[in-house]
Amino acid sequence: MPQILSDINDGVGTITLNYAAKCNALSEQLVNAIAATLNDFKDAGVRVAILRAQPGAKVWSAGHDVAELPIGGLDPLGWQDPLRILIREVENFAAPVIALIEGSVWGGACELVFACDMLVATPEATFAATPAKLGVPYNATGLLTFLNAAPPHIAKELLFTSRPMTAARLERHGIINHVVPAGEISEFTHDMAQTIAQNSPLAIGVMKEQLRILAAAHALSPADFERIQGLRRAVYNSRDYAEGINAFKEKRLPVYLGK
Ligand code: YXS
Repeated sequence: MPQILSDINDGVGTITLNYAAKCNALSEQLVNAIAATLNDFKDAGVRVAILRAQPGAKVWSAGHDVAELPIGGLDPLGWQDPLRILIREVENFAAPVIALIEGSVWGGACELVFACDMLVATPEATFAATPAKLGVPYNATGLLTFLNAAPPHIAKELLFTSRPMTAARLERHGIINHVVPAGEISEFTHDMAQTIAQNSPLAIGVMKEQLRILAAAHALSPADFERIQGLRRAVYNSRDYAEGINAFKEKRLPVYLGK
């Protein structure tokens, strides 16, 4: 069973997450399939991409495939990590990517939808950022995705509580573009995509790339970068990091000792 499905219709490409057995967890295989499909979309001259789960999905995506997270000693979100690759694929795709969200969004998938260019969600959709729950030292570009999408206090509430937030709350803060009932969301999103597809792909592509460059333009000294990596290394080498992942795998609550 393919972990994603895709189709192209009138210049709009749709990728449907289809890995229900693992709640659409962002496995390396699924990420590679999305990257390959976005490449096919580029070759086909797709003007808008829609990223969605199966209609009626209870879980849009459960985030990073926890089974693929290293236990200690290795950066869990290094440059070559599938989630990091996926975020860059979405950000570097020359056309707008619209996240069509039904169901619950977890962890790295929360960052993934925030990295999309627009979000359309049903009223029942929820969004939970989970590094604190799992004990994962999120990485700087990942945190920047949250900061570019959400006001700092909302980003911190998401990241520090790990509690799901409602679509209505995120819409109120301008993070979600539209909240649309489940029965209408597919048509609504395709209509918006068609509107975009009628406009100049060159102008849109160059504006998307400029906005990406401007949003990522932060001065970070080598000393600060090395300090961040050192702080993160101390966390992913900690007893608590291993505890978070083992607790998830053993389906129990973690007990964090702060060491
Ligand atoms: O036990 P089996 O083999 O049937 O598999 C179960 C789950 O283990 C599996 N599964 C996952 N496998 C790998 N990675 C995942 N993230 C993941 N999530 C779920 O899918 C099968 C069905 O799951 P189950 O029985 O729990 O389904 P459910 O309907 O009762 O609950 C659905 C969820 C999504 C509420 C529940 O699975 C859940 O809470 N999943 C974890 C959500 C989460 O905390 N994701 C964060 C992943 S780590 C991440 O994204 C970043 C590294 S970070 O943490 O930094 O943000």
